[in-house]
Amino acid sequence: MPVMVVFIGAAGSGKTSLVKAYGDWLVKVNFQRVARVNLDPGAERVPYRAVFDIRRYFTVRDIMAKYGLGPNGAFIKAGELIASMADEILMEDPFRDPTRYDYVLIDTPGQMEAFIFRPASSAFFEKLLDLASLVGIYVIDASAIEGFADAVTLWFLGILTQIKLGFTIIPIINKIDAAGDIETVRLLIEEPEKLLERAEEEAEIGLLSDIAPELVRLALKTKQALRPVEVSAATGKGLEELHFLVHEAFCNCGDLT
Ligand SMILES: Nc1nc2c(ncn2[C@@H]2O[C@H](COP(=O)(O)OP(=O)(O)O)[C@@H](O)[C@H]2O)c(=O)[nH]1
Ligand SMILES: [Mg+2]
Repeated sequence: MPVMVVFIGAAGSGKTSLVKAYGDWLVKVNFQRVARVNLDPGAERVPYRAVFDIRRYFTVRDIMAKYGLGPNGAFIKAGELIASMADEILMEDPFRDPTRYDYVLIDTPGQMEAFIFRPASSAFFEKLLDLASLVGIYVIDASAIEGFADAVTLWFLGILTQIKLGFTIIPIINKIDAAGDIETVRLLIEEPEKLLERAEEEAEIGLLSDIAPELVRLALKTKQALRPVEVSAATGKGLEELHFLVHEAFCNCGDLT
């Protein structure tokens, strides 16, 4: 059975770029048979060859025109269509006979709240989980971290993703080459406990900051208190570490921390 990896993350975090970069790496360095799947009906350009591409069924533009919706409504509708057409989609390559591949990499719609955080994603992934085991890569955008609050909220969004989807989600940090506040990014990666100290320091300042230490404490307790790897889809840095984490998650044979 292949390893199925779903890339999840906020819009622009680098899911599509990572599906390309990690897939190319698997082929060139590890000689693996890789299938890539685009589930984003809003993608203008997909930089890899998609074995399955949802845009063959519909695009966000089609849905906007057909149902008279704006872009957000169309993304939500697209998620519902993906769920309702799951049986049909899963009859197509690479899902029809996944044993033809070693890795199936799945790229998800740009807007997490329109798909991952709605019932449609559970309906779709439940059917997919009947076919194969899945691991999710939750992509944190290092260039979107400009301080402690950004780091904690992005980290927590990954934990919420884990709660919503139920299968193993591995947080990783992408765009490490473009990180602005590298100090905070490194804390998140290497010493998330120290974020707790920062949270407590800052608790004196802001209103919501009282809650921040609790959030960090909770985050440290979850399975997501894994050591996230530093990756760059742009330079190829960290792809080997990402690969290692995917394997550890699959065979459940090692310590991910
Ligand atoms: N500097 C840098 N830019 C990146 C990296 N990964 C993605 N990007 C850029 O970030 C933007 C969004 O990437 P994309 O893969 O489309 O994100 P998605 O919306 O999550 O699929 C694009 O302009 C990419 O070129 C990276 O590792 N480093
Ligand atoms: Mg994308």
